[in-house]
Amino acid sequence: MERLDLAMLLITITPAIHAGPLMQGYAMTTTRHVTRVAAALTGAAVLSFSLFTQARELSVSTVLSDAFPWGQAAEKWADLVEERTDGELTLRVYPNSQLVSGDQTREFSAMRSGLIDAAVGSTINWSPQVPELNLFSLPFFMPDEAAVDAVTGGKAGEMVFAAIESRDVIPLAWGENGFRQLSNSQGPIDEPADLEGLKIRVVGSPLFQDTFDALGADPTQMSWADAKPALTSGAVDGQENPLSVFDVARIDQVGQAHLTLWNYMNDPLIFAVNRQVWDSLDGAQQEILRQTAIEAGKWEIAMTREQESERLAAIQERGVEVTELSDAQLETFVEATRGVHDDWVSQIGEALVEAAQGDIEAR
Ligand code: X2X
Repeated sequence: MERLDLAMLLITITPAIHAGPLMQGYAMTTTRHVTRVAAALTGAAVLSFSLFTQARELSVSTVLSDAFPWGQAAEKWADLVEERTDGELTLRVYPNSQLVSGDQTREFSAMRSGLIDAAVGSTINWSPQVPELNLFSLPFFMPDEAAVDAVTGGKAGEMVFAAIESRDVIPLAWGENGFRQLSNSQGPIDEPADLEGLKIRVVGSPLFQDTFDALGADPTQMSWADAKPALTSGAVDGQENPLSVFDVARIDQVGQAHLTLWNYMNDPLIFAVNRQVWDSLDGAQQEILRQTAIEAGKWEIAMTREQESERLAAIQERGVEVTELSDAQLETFVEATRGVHDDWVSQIGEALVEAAQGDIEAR
């Protein structure tokens, strides 16, 4: 439509440009003619520029770049949107929390206020503003991938989306950072006593502080941007992140020689858009934005899960000692963190926790 308009415009301007010298024919007027041509061309350029810039670009924030599945999810979304809208709507992905100066816990507020149009973000990073999202960070609450899918696709997932929407952000789809595993530089960890006094970098969410306090560790909250330098310098002994993050960020290279697989929480991602931005789009654009987010999310979840075993193999090949827990060993961690679970239920909302339990049992 816009391209057609531009073509019409050029057809209108072009004869005027050519007609000039034919009608006049004086050297004197040639200069004026050149000026006129230049003006016409500039006019065309300005007009074509403004016509083409009617295409709308939305900013999308992510914490991790497209070296990671998380960033790839956002890029996939952008590709699909560009394709389906013929470039009428484009998404520009800004990785590394750069739109919030590296402070990933401000991403939700920035999106809510409109500083950021959209984001593919972690439930952990948004939980300071949306307490319901702490559901996913309850220690040992999600036993397996099927449980995660049952919650995100079930009654609890709807309640979580409603909680986000009530805060002026429109949630569109789920993705996945993955089950978070524990690494450290000091030695194998197969019971809470092994964590005693270890400085562990945790994300900026109070629930993580409580979980690691309960386990006897010495947790310290910091952004992802600060985590790798802190591991490198030895300011912290350990960290927790999904295998894909450990693998791509080469956490083994900063002294993290021990990795415990404990699946203590799953970190879903959510594709979302600022409400005013959403309301400014027409129905067809909204539909495309939602559908493409769902597709990109499904694609990324499947990819992340498929890659888990090769990532683990690659990590082991680099010499990282991997500890798998027996049921009895796992139970010692579950026991130690039971109080955290109980303390946080009221902040998350009893009805939501119950709905999630129901979704999990029915999986
Ligand atoms: O900061 C982290 O550990 C990360 C990258 O996993 C999140 O943003 C939750």
